[in-house]
Formats: sequence, C-alpha cells, structure tokens
Amino acid sequence: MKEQLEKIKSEALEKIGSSDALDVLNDIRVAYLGKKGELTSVLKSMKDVPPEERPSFGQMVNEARTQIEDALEETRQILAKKAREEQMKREVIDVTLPAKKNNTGHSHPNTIALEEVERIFIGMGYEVVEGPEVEYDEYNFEKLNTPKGHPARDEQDTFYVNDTILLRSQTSPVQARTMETRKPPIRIIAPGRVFRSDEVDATHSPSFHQIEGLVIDKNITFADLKGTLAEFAKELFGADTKVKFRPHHFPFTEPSAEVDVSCFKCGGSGCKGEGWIEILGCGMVHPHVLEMCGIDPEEYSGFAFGVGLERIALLKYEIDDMRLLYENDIRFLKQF
Ligand code: 2NL
Repeated sequence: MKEQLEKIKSEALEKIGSSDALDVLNDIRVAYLGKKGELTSVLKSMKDVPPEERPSFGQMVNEARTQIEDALEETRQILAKKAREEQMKREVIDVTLPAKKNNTGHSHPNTIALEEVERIFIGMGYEVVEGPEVEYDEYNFEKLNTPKGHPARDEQDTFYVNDTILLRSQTSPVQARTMETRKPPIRIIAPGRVFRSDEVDATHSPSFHQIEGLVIDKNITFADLKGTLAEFAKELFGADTKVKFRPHHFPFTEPSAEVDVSCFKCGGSGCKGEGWIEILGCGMVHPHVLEMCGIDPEEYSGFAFGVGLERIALLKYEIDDMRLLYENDIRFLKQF
C-alpha cells in the first residue's frame, strides 16, 4: 500500500512539474484528488490495512495530498502568470493608429423634405396626424365622394386585399377619420405612404408618399386656402415665389384647383417650361364629404390640399428621376 502511495505521489508531482497549461493542470487535479481520483481510491482501500497501521498510513495519505495540492497551487500560479503575460502581448493597442472612420448615415431626401413641410405647417398651428396604410374602401373612396363606378377611381386605382379592404391611394382617409372623431376647429396635416397601381418610371412608383392638409372651422373661405398655400410656397421655395391657382376637378372638393409655383430657377420669366411648376391640388371640402364624416356643412366649412412628397424632393433638390430616391445608393443620398 505504501509503495503504491509513493508511486502515485511521485507520478502526480512529475506530471504537475511538466504540465504547461492551466487546463492540463486541472485535469491532473481531477485525476489524483477528485472524487474518483487515484489518491481518493487509496483512502477508500484503508479497510485492507491492518488496524494498527491505519493511523500512520492515514497520515501518509494526508501528507501526500498536501504535497500534491501545494505543487498544484505553485504551478497554477506560474502558469497563470505566463498566460496573462502572453495575453498582454497579444492585446497590445497601438495608440498611434489612425481612428476608425465613423459612418453616421444620412437623412433621405424624402425625410428632409417631409421635415421641412412639417416645420412650415407646425409653424402655422397645424398638428401632424398619421393613420393606417391598409384601409377600408369606405374611408379611401366612399366617404370622399368617390362611390364605386366613379371615373376618378380609375386614376386612383390601387391594390385590393379584398372587396372592402385596400392599400390607401391617398392619405385623405386619415382626415376623414379625424373629422369623424374630433370636433372642429381642425387643423392637421397627414403625411404617409400611399399606393397606386402604376408602372415604375422616372415620375411614377406603385408606392410613394403624400402630405395632405385639412382645415375645418366656422367661416373658412377660399381666401384662407389661397393665403395658406401662398405662404407655404414662399417658405418652401423662397420669399419671391408666386402661386397660380388653375381651376380643376377633384371629387372631394368644390371648387377645386391645381396650384403652380413660379419657377424658382428662372423666377417665372420662362425656363424650359413656361416658368410655372405644378406642385399640388386643393379645394374647399365638398359639403357632402363633410356630412358623410359627421360635420354639419351649414355650420362649418373647410379646405384641403394634397402634395406629393417625392415631387417636392425632386423639385427642391433638382433630381430628375424618382427611381434614384428608392435605390438607397449612399453616394447619391449623401449629396443632400
Ligand atoms: C391631388 C391633391 C387633394 C384633397 C387632396 C381632401 C381630403 C378630404 C376632404 C377633401 Cl378628407 N379633400 N384632400 C383635396 C384636394 C386635393 O390632393 O392631386 N389629389 C389627387
């Protein structure tokens, strides 16, 4: 037994002495001192030792255990120090290297234009309201005086989920919902994504963005509409900008108009066009629309307008193809 103990001890010490890594050292600890370790099994066979020799044998086992433990600890410290030194060498930081470039990204031209339009109308006391992109036919068309079979449905043709649900072709349903749920005075703009069944080209996309505005109060007249949009055009395109109202037709407004601004490049004196650029559509909210949205047309009147966000962005930043706005090429986007 004693010889076996000596053998185990010297074997353990030798292995500890030649171990070169912390995990190897740990394996040695388990192999000798662990629950099923060699030294432990020697203790378990104590019953085979004659009773009178047991105390001295027990003491020997304990001494061997202490020696092995001390050797393990000593080697562990040496190896840990070595590992730390190697790690320090590997992780040297060269403080003289140039800093990594920080790519912070950039606002999209649509976003810049939207924030500009919002800033202008918020300055005039408007509130920004949003609503769902998936809408009921009822809110997108019916309540806006465009019943099934109305010719205006053709140019506003969109994508249908089923007979009653569609992707909104304008943000007017947001205004219809607002009229239904709030009492006038109402002064809101409703920006957001809209959809049309259009082929992609330089000026069309099946998904684009609109900003519509709505004002409802007592005694609102066409003069309020003209003054508001003239002010909007001046703020957006410069103080010298003039506006021209051309009679038009929309199902949801009466009378209706399209608005041109004097070309901010040639000042209205004639550029490659006639010096006027169309920017939006507008009109006095149709009494029937007011009625269908729960507002008494005898008591209240109002105006509404709709502008294409992409159209504003293309004009303002002199971009000649709408598709550039959707390609997400950072070399293009960071120019604005
Ligand atoms: C355009 C210009 C327009 C409206 C949108 C509107 C909304 C309600 C009531 C009345 Cl809830 N009108 N919006 C009015 C005039 C023009 O958009 O070119 N649209 C096709």
